[in-house]
Amino acid sequence: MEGEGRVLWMKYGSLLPLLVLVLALWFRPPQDAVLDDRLDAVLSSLLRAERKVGINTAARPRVAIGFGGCVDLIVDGVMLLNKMGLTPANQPHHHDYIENEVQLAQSFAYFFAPGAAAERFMLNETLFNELVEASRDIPGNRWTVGGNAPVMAGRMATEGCDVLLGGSFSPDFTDVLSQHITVAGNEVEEPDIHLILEYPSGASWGQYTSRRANRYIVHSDDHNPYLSSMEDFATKLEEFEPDLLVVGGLQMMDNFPFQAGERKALLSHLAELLSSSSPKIGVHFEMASFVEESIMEDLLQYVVPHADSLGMNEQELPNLLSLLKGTNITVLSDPNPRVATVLDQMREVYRILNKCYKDAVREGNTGGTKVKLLTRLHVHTLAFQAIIVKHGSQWKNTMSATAKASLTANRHVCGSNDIDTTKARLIMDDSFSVSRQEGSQRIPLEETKPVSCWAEDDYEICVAPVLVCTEVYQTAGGGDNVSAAGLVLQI
Ligand SMILES: *[C@@H]1O[C@H](CO)[C@@H](O)[C@H](O)[C@H]1NC(C)=O
Ligand SMILES: *[C@@H]1O[C@H](CO)[C@@H](O)[C@H](O)[C@H]1NC(C)=O
Ligand SMILES: CC(=O)N[C@H]1CO[C@H](CO)[C@@H](O)[C@@H]1O
Repeated sequence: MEGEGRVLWMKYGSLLPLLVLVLALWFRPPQDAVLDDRLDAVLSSLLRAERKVGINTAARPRVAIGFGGCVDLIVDGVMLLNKMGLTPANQPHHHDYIENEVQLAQSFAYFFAPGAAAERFMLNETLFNELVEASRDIPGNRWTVGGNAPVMAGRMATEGCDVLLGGSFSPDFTDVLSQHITVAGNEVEEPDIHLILEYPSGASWGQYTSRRANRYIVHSDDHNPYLSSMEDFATKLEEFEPDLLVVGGLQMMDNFPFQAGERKALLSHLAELLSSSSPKIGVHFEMASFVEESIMEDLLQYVVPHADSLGMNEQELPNLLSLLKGTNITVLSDPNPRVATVLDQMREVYRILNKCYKDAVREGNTGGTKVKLLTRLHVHTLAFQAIIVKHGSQWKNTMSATAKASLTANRHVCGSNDIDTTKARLIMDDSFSVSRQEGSQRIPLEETKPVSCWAEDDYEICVAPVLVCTEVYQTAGGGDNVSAAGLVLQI
């Protein structure tokens, strides 16, 4: 019998691999199903990571957030430009601020093709009003509460915090804010309007096609650049006793036609406010699109030194880094950078800023240089979230915070709290290198453990993939929602 079996095996055994192959091909799920399973696995693992830590909603964390805010008017960018009769510029060109239609067309074309986020001040009020009027008739236009501070405040309140919001708003604006938000600032009649020109990935305008979904913002603010709520905010701050102080919205000062010395005075006033708050209170500064070199220098002098934590996107990171290294501002960077590139830039920002701090302490000189250690750095990109947190600092739950930031990116862009994996894809590679340095470790993206955290030097790094939303509802305000969601779990 045994011999017979052997003979049979020898006779047919060699066919077995073939049979296995045929069966495998037969039962192989279609490629899409494999991908869907993968996305579902990543999603459920991210949700598990997010739920691992709860927010104590009985003792709601207290967060004070400044400054400003606006009403966002969101429209399809290409439809608006077509309606205005603006023809696609032959020469895409970057302008620090916008004075006329030609500059608008050139500047829009410059950022639209690569799909890079941009925000510009419009000096020409006539043109700005014309654009707003034209937008009212664009199908699908909508108005929302906008500005970094109110969006972050809204997200924090939704997530279970009590918020003090510094901004000058109109009464109907204040009415739509959450009951967990208290406003500090004087009332104004006419709120500032920001015009958000959204476009999906693959949109075309003349000869240009956008490489990813994003938005181009124009504004012509009257109130925001003056941080007009700062006085009242400072007064209310003391009795509010926040656990965290967040500063954002300062890009409204970029390229604004201030009187000589006016901006410096405002920012040094802000520096006083930040330095007079208890050193135990964490200070987070949310960067934004800055193009004016002198304001970036002012920020490095007056704001960044007082921050324990910084938040920014993939455009703002290289911009800040090049300034710290003493080279020119980078107006446009790769909108889809690799993990290794971003992590290297983050390490460098962390190292340079903390070296400034240590040098200042050693020399007993803290006027104008870094007066607080940088203990947290969060960079949000389309494909992934990355957070660096110093060992032993006050920031908790970095792994869960990175997962939450990543989930919030999808929720925000798709405009829904429930994540639908049929409207999402992963664009991060199957594995990533932790640095561009040769011989660096590669980390695989594991579906059941998508957030990778590891220790380095005196800090921990966490990286989480984003389930990138493919049916875009809105990109504007994304960074603020994502940053706020990450912070909520860390205080
Ligand atoms: C401002 O915009 C209006 C309307 O487009 C235009 O007629 C005017 O020339 C512009 N002003 C400047 C200074 O460019
Ligand atoms: C850097 O900026 C300065 C001053 O704005 C300018 O003169 C110079 O050409 C810039 N350099 C580069 C490499 O862009
Ligand atoms: C588009 C989107 O989901 N944005 C959200 C950002 O956060 C605020 C505050 O929670 C929400 O109101 C927005 O809907």
